[in-house]
Amino acid sequence: MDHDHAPGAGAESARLAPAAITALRVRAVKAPMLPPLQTASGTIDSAPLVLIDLDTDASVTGRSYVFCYSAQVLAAVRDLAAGLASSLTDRPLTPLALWTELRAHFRLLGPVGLIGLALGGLDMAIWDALARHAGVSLGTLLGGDESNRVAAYGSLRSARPADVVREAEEMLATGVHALKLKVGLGGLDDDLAVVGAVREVAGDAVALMVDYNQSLPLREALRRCQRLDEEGLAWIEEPVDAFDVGAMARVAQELDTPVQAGESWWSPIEAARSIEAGGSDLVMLDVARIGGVSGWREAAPLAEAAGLPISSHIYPEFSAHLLAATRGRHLLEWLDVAGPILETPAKLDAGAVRPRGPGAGLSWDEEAVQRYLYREP
Ligand code: SMN
Ligand code: MG
Repeated sequence: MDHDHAPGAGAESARLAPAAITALRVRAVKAPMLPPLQTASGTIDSAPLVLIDLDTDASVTGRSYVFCYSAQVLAAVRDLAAGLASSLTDRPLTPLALWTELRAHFRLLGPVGLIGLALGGLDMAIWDALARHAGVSLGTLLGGDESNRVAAYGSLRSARPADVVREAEEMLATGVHALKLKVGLGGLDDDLAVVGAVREVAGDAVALMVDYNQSLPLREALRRCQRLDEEGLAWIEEPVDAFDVGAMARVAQELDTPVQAGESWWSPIEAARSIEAGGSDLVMLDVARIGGVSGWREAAPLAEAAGLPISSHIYPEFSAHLLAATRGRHLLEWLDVAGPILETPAKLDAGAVRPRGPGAGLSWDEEAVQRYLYREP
């Protein structure tokens, strides 16, 4: 079957003229991250992004970006992605075939970590190019309904209760009905203080979630989360090492509050392993890490089949399209890291994000890109 030209219900009617990739351009920027993202596993005070442009002979350019977590790895991810130019140029615009091939290329080393980020970003750009070539949004190409607005939650970045409350108020003013807070930066009392402070301004109608960013040893996670069980939270995210599926499953088993995980998975196989082990009650996919759009398309049905609601991790532009086409969708994470370098940043409107085309809808603000262009120290 010709998968690549019939990837979803929306694309089945259209027979596309073949198109080929002609050039790959990759840049790195260190964009502002304001306020900085404070987690129990470190503060992220800039947005290290690799920007990908994939030219085609069909007069469309596919675009994506990859969030690299740390500026230290920015040049490496940029160079890894750029180094794959010869594997992509003159190749047909067939995302699934290219994804399979690129992953096979790195089978011995493992398509994870920095290589995984580079491959995820390339896959996203290839899908974006295909959707643009088909003249539709990415969500439509994937079989989603263009009128789908995807409900979002506000992901707060601060740690000090006073800052968190201010951020919570700003976020609530945009119309969201759910907020996620960072916890684990201090002791259990600090966790309870920040949850209590936000509950006071948000009221009981707003869903509150917390994120430990994998920072707790199992025993401490059980102790803190059992106390948090009394707080009526909508989820507790990554309380322990996300790769310790056994520990994640143990916490999920012991708690009344749903446990959330998925942003750290490097592939649909890791998603399958965690889901099978009961490592979480909810799933949040990071489009770049899970293997791009192709990886999302494999991982999401696994969660769906297990009855686990699917949320997204960062990438609000791509995630709006993906969630719009995902049956078991839950919430989009509103944490906009690429806004400063986009011509038309994603928009949170009455608590939801509307998927915007063509493709995934990205275009660079070239002046900002030049301003934040990363130069090796
Ligand atoms: C997070 C961590 C690192 C980068 C972006 C976001 C966080 C989240 O775990 O869930 O928002
Ligand atoms: Mg998280």
